[in-house]
Amino acid sequence: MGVLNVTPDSFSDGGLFVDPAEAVAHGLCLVAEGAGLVDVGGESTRPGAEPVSAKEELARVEPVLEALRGVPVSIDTAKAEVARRALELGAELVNDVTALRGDPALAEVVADGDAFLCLMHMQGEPRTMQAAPKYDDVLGDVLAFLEERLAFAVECGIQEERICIDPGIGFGKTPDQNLELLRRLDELLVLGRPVLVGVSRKSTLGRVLGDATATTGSVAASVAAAVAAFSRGASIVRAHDVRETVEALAVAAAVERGRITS
Ligand code: HH2
Repeated sequence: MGVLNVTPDSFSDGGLFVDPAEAVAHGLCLVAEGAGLVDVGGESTRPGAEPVSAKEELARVEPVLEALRGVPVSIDTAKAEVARRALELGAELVNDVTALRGDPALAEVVADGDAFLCLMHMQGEPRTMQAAPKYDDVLGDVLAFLEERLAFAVECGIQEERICIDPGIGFGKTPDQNLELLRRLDELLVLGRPVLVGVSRKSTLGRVLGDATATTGSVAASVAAAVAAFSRGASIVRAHDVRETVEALAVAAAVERGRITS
């Protein structure tokens, strides 16, 4: 899953793709580099980010989605109105970082649109989530949350086979909590759903490399984390640097198989 942030303030690429033409060109580039899905987002969820209105979010993503018709796209939104329009324009998956807790109308949009859905764990909300994250057992708490959200989504009429789950690296977690989630990622597989991981360029990676105030991580660090997630069972990796990530994962998968082709 390649990241396409059509925002002025995303944590690692804010402002780079606010011009729709540049966003579209970047989306096509991500596909050419091997992304199976382009995740289009019009609202930053970085720590401290201020929410934007549905009108503003739609104004950012609509022209990009229109131009990317025919390309496999997911929409990174928690808003029913944005998701509805994105699905009309051909998006296949709704990537909701609130796991259906943000907008009560979103579940129906996903169910009616027969869309795929990503349910992500987040403690708190982006404005304040890094203030003091607390867990009894981070993996156990995230697992219980995802199990409950999965049941809720199915109750709302969304087919279980269309849902993937995500521990939400960096969403209300300390660096050590993020690392423990990655280390124990395979424990999420008990839910029987594909696991998506988004660790690309996140600050925990910069902290591992010794910068106590890092807000981002390097490409090499991101690729290492993607491979670690893959080797613990992640089947979808959300990445900004698609070519490097695809190359690394292709080799990691070939090593698992012990042969070039499957
Ligand atoms: N991370 C970000 C945004 N959306 N969605 C899922 N499912 N999982 C993630 O880990 C995830 C996500 C944050 O990254 P980015 O989009 O680069 O930044 P911003 O939220 O500042 O736009």
